Amino acid sequence: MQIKNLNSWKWLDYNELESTNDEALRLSENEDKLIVTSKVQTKGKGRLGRKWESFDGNLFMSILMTWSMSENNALVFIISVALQQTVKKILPQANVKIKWPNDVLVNDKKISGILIEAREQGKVVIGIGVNIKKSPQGENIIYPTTSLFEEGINIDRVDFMKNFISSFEEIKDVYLKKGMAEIIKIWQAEAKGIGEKIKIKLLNNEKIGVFKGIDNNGRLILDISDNTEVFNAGDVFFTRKKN
Ligand code: BT5
Repeated sequence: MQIKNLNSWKWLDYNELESTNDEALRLSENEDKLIVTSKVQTKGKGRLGRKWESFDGNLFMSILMTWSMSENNALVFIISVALQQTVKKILPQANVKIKWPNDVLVNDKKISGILIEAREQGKVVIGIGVNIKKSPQGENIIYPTTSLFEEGINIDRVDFMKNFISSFEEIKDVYLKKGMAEIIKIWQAEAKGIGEKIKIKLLNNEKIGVFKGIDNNGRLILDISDNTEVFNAGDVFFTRKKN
């Protein structure tokens, strides 16, 4: 493992970990501003106990920082905007959009995922996986996938990470100065499917309706016939191909 610094962050880069999130959580008692990355990740975690396929050369990163629990909703949107902007800078010709709440899509395929885990004492771990070199295919993959390499760009995971951290710090400043409304505005401008018919899969059922945007808490607003419903969690699927 190598100990480095990146801007004002302490950065630990491992050769192999089961999960960068687990390592950051383990270190959270004694650290409060830390980035954990690993060249190889053997047990990457997705949301809801799912698996994150972690191919060598891809980016596995966890950010540990102090963040007020009451503002956790904002974090998902700050991070997804920062990721979308980083990918867009690298792939300016591509259609780069955010899929609610926080996946980045390139030409309608998922390139990254975010898993936020909160700790007591106001600390939070933000896990970010980006398919840099290779993306998984197959039956267990619920949404089409891609990688930067498959989209024609050969970039190193560390270069991507450095770009992302700058972008994250910029967007975090926008939030601190202007608040959630501004973040929602930027997020909605980059989100896929607003105004369109979408399907949201919940744990036990699914709903179809028109995606109206997100409310101040980041909940998805869906118009279903004459009703408006809001959702905290779920997997979104689009009925139209292009946005
Ligand atoms: C996520 O979950 O998208 C959050 C992924 C977070 C991974 C990072 S890597 C660094 C840090 N350390 C960890 O242990 N985790 C974080 P979710 O929305 O539940 O998506 C998972 C689903 O996406 C899986 O069930 C698959 O269908 C699909 N999937 C798995 N691996 C993928 C990949 N590499 N690219 C695209 N889709 C994938």
